[in-house]
Amino acid sequence: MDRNVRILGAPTDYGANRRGVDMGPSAIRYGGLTSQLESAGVSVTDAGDLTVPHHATRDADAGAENAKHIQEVEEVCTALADAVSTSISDGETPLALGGDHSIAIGSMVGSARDADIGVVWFDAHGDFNTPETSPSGNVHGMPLAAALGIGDFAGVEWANAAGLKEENVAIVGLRDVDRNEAAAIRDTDVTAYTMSDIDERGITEVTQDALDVATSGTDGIHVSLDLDWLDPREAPGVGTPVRGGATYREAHAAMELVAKSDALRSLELVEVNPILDQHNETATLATELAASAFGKRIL
Ligand code: 4U7
Ligand code: MN
Ligand code: MN
Ligand code: MN
Repeated sequence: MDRNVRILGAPTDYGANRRGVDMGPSAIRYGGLTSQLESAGVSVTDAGDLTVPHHATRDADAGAENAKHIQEVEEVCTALADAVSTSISDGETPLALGGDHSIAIGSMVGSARDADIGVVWFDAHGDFNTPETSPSGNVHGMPLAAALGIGDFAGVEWANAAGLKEENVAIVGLRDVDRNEAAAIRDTDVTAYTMSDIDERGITEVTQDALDVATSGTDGIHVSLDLDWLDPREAPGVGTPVRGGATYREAHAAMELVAKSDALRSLELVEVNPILDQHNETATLATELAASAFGKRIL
């Protein structure tokens, strides 16, 4: 299949508490995104960046204490959802660049607009907090709950706007989950694999199971790749690094299975923070992993 990938930058940090992740899209482009994707045999259109309200124009303490900058997050996610859904209608595969992980709410809502989708979520974290359970109030720790319609987001009406089914959501690589967040995950029909599962069963089997969960009865999948899924030795340029993550090779193996599933409908690369990075290596790695997800072959 000839694939046309549309790059959609979402340079926002409103969902995180550390500045700098808003420069992710620039860093990922500078890391060679277009040429990597072309080496995977897809054609590429770069649609540039969404307009994100500048910090200087917004109250630093905007939003609820337990859902910081919720209004700005909603603005960005609404714009991204429209861009993602338009891109899919045009026969393309959208590739969203964060930005912090709050953008995933927009990606999933957009990807699910005219279809039933599954989701595979590669992350050290569960991103399953709600304003009630979040220890930080940062929305980048809440996008999966939000997209599943769990939690009260200060009146923001994205509650299950994605129409996602819990049964079709799989999280891979967990190693830092808050106590109430863990209970919330267990309470749902979401499938979650920890790093221990990867230790015991290997990346191939675990990723294949996750893909089976996401593709079962759906029209396609959204893959959300938080770069903190990888070990900080490979990906130091992230806001919330946690030791003991996926290796370079495991990450590629997982993305190669994504390509092989032939079910990829939308992809996102999030949480790259060039201020915290070393020589842009995390951004560069993100571009390589995207190429693997789009089927880059060695031979
Ligand atoms: B990321 C955290 F408390 N769970 O909710 C929270 F540990 O998108 C971290 O996965 C969230 O990087 C990390 O703030 C969000 C915290
Ligand atoms: Mn994370
Ligand atoms: Mn995340
Ligand atoms: Mn983070």
